[in-house]
Amino acid sequence: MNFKQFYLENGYVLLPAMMTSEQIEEMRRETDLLIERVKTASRDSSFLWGGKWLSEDERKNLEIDGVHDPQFHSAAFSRLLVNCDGVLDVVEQIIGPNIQLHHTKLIAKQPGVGAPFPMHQDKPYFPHTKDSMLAAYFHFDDGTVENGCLHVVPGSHRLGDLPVQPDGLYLDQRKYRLEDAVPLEAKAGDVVLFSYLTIHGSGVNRSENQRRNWLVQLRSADDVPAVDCHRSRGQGMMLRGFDPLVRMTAL
Ligand SMILES: O=C(O)CCC(=O)C(=O)O
Repeated sequence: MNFKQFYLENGYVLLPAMMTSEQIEEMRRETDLLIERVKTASRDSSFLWGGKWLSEDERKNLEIDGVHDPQFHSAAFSRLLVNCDGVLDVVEQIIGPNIQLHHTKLIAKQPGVGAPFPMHQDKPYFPHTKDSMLAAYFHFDDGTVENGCLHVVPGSHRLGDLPVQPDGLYLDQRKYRLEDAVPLEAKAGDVVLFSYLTIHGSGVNRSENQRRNWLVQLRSADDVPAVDCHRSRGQGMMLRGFDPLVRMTAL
């Protein structure tokens, strides 16, 4: 089965070895430096999700750092965005030739205390009319069950829009459990593509090392927001092809 077929059937696909060892080293270094700069500037770097899915006691022992759109903080991220042809070749097969950036998220799960993500779909955060949106999830470190790797529910992209909880845009955690999802163990340099409808989440980083990932959300350029609820710096940058809508603003 090829990557596109696997993605269409399962709502995700793992693309092995999409980065060179030099790129991996550079991105690890840049990630650490950026998070350090954000903390030194006393800016909030916590990516811990709100909501009752975690108790107050559980929250006290968890930590996770993140930076939105790091390509606006460090050129290494911009370079990777425009030098990931292997990834875009597969994305093109799935969503078509005109590939547009929506936003990106750098995530560093700290050793021992790196927080989990509740099971959720990404769509409620930035719904679009054609549902072309997918994440390219870059691994700067190996992802393992021990360090809280991404888990997905294969085929769940076909379930459509699922109800979210009253206190957050995540799913009923009793119905959709991390234990029932498939852990996507991966090597540093691998990229996982997954639809914004695919149910996913992750566990605590119980290892002795941090787990660093970069999540890049991409859409077909002719797919427009269904609701104007997520604006971000650089949204709409063309990564491949052209914008048929000749947009003059971010959306
Ligand atoms: O990095 C992870 O463990 C999951 C990230 C995620 O689910 C998200 O940002 O939507």
